[in-house]
Amino acid sequence: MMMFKSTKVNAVFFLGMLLLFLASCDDKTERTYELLPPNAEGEVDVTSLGKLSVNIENGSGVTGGEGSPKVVDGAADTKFLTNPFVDTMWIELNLLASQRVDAYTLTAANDAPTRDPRDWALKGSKDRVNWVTLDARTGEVFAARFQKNRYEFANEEKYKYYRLYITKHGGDQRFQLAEWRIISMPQQ
Ligand SMILES: [Ca+2]
Repeated sequence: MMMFKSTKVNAVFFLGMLLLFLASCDDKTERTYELLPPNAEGEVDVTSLGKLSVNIENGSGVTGGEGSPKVVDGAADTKFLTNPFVDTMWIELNLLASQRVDAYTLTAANDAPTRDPRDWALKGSKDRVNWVTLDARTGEVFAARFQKNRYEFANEEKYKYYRLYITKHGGDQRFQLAEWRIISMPQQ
């Protein structure tokens, strides 16, 4: 009799848990979280939240030793190289979730300063169709090999796509860049 009672209690308990589980499954509320919480203290490098794409790839392909992923791998001693340089080239980051970006860095590669970028524009987009120019530079110079130049600009908008259009370089046949990082600074 005791065993029967115990089995009955277990069955009721199990049924209760099942109903609770089913009730929780019925909760259709969608919750959206920011990938990064607001950070009032320090800046955040959001480059790794992006999927990289380019309109001109290295001759050996995306997986080549100097393929496009090398420009966002975090290492100054690896580089993205294209041959020849074309002044319509761009490098794009498609972020998992929109982020406000108001700074970026470019790092010169190991050799041949004439392959460095000189003129460029950073643009942001919410739909990958309409692009807003956030920052533009001309005649930039990298003082040394592996030099990391930082650029800051005012931006209050969160964009999902950030694209760097490189319109002029140092005159070499080839173009190369060691690293491009995009940064969200603390809001004032
Ligand atoms: Ca690199």
